[in-house]
Amino acid sequence: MNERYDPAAIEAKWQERWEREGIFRAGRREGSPRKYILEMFPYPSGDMHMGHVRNYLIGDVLTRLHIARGYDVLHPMGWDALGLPAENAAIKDKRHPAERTAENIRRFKEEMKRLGLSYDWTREIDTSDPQTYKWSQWFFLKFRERGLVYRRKAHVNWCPGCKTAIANEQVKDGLCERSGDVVERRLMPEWAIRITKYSERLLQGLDQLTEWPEEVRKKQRNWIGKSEGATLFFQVKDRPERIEVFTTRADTVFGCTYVVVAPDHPILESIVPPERRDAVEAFALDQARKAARKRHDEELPKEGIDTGAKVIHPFTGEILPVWAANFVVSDYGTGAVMCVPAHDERDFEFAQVYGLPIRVVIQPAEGEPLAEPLSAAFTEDGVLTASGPYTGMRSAEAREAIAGAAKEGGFGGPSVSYRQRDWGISRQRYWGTPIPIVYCERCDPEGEGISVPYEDLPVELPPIDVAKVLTGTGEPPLAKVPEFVNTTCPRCGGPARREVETMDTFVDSSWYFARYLDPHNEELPFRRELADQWLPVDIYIGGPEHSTMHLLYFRFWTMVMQEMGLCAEPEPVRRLINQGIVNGPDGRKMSKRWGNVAGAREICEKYGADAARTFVMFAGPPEKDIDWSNEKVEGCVRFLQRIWKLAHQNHASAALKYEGPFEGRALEIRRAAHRTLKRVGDDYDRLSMNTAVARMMELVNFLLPIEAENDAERAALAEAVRLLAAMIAPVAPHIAEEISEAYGAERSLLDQGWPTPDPALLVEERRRYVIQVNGKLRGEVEVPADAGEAEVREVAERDDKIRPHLEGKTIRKVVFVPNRLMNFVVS
Ligand code: ANZ
Ligand code: ZN
Repeated sequence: MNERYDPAAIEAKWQERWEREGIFRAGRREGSPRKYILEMFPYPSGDMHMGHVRNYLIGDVLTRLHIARGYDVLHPMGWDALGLPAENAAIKDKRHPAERTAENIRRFKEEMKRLGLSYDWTREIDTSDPQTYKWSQWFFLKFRERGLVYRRKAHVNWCPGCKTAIANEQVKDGLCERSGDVVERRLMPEWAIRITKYSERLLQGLDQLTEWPEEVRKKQRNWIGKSEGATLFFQVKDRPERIEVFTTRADTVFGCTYVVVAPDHPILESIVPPERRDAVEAFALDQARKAARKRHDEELPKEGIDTGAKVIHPFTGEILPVWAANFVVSDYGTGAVMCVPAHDERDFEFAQVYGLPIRVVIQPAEGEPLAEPLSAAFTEDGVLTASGPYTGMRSAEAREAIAGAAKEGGFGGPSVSYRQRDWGISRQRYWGTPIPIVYCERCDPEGEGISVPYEDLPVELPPIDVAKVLTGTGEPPLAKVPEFVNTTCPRCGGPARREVETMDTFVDSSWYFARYLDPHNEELPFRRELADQWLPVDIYIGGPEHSTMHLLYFRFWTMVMQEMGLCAEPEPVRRLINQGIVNGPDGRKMSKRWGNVAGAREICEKYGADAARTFVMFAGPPEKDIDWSNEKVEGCVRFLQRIWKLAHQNHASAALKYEGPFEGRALEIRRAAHRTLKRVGDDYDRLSMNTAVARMMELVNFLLPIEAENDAERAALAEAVRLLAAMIAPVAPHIAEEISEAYGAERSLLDQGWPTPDPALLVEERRRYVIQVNGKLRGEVEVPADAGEAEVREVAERDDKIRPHLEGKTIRKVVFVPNRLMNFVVS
């Protein structure tokens, strides 16, 4: 064994050996229990930095741990290669996105290998490969057959200068970022996926996802936004139409003094009296402009117009005015609202501005009745007044009664609304999956689109003259490629045009995890038997920014795949881990634009992959944000050097055959090693890699000064070194393998099995602590005799008897009396 620790040499050696031995191939351990561990696949951008790396490292540590523990692990990697950034870069420098993407992939992959990441590269997938996106097209057609893909008209931001729809992010203060033209809102046909058909299932399913962060589940619940209420019909006076409103406060219906519809509500076309048409239309147009110009987070001042139309109140028969106003959105509920100014803030404000009547119909259940005229809306539940037969009822009871009466009378009934919208997947872009549709005027005069036959898939992206086609202006790029556009109709064989839109890349990421099971299959996206073996994904790791879109889309996709019989489980992932952010040394999120990145390549060259890995794991538990620090990486280099030194100075004992007895210091060494092994294993199980590393550091500090004086001590130290190598292996695998080999191992640590601590050596003294909260005895906890304040506190805070006394309180101070007591001072 060399005296000097030389990371560059040993890291290259082991990376080569793992690859040669195919040690990360899934399916290598036929018959063993399986684990599927996955990180969100990257969009391969320029250079990989340590912010990206953290995600992969967490997956890598878990993979290595599970392999060592005997599992057959699937741990694949691939590339979310299509999409806007590559296309925008291509517009700038006139290079084909495929070229740049291939280059980036090559670089990313090299850097991943240099970090020693444990991927099964035989399953690599690339969404820009026609053999992969073929299956996105296949799903598109299958979903269309199931009525889940449809053509709709949706509002888009339309730039009259560029003659194209642009994304919200490209609108700056109402102007097109590129051309400076005033952006309009337009209704454009697009392809959409009927995800809302699954809103309820997506919501219900969250209850079963107990191993997902509560934060993510909450975000998904809000995104789906289920609202239970009632629909009520207001008959339009002297006309056949009725206005349907959705309300969560049917109990306030007797206080409704006007009805408001969204400015672009289609019913306005028929119900507005002729003399008001021009004014109402002008208002709608003005509102559309303002909506387009509005920033995302901005709230517009409430504006409305009396349309001149009237409706009949379904309960009182009163005649009420119909207004159009910008605070009612067309794509929620029914796009129309019964307004109750006395009990809704928005309606109150609006009524004040436009002088509409305010009628109190709910009184507080207790205390003084409301003083009139109201100075603000009373929005709480209460007791009904001035509400005909419902007067005196409580709000909750009245809601049911009123919805029930509406149902009986045929003018409404209980109903549910969801905030979630269908998913528009059309993009006017080149670098995406072509939508497999053709238009034939003869067979499809309505222009609904004819599905490309399955045997003609994939519809491939055509080669292009980048400078001519990717200009960033005008119609969709593919429309400028006649060889692509002009085709023959699959039905009549006559001339037809191809769809020139491409798919949102979230389509690719909705099912890619299943493609890894069977990446080379040319008949199906993947085989059922493989899905049965590997799905759902056991552990999925990625950033919290994907809480809603991606993670909802791929849950939805999996539900449909299950219905199609492609897999057994409706949910894609059992356990979700959101990794925290890696900040630069300046405390800002590591990113090229802040100039604070630590490049993966440079860091590996300078310190070695093991040191970089150790730092990332030691800096904090996976969900917490961490700050990059070169000094601390250097600290990790020194830690690894100390491990090396420990191994080196005891190397002569590696071949020693000594069976015992172990007493005195030898016993102490063994106890320390086995206890650390036990705790490190437990820490890994809790994903507490940082404390695991800290415990190994303590062990090294304890062992390094010991100079063995007899065979018992020598044997104990050699055993401790071996255990240490096994323990550190998930985090710093190269140095671990090298030491293990130097100590006589013939196989990789990954194939040696995870060592079991000797129970006899774990028996340790325990100590009881009395736990008080504000000086009152609330319980007792038992901890290891050497536990410090932090450990006692952790155990106490988790204790079932004590926790209730701390919940919802702020801990002001903690009094710690070693070996006896802990007192939480809370308020
Ligand atoms: C009458 C009423 C009286 C309402 C009252 C509230 C308080 P959530 O919980 O978000 O579902 N609303 C319905 N559709 C709307 C739309 N398209 N645009 C804007 N507002 C809309 O909220 C439902 C409530 O939001 C509904 O209940 C309706 O106003 C309004 F004292 O109806 B309510
Ligand atoms: Zn045809």
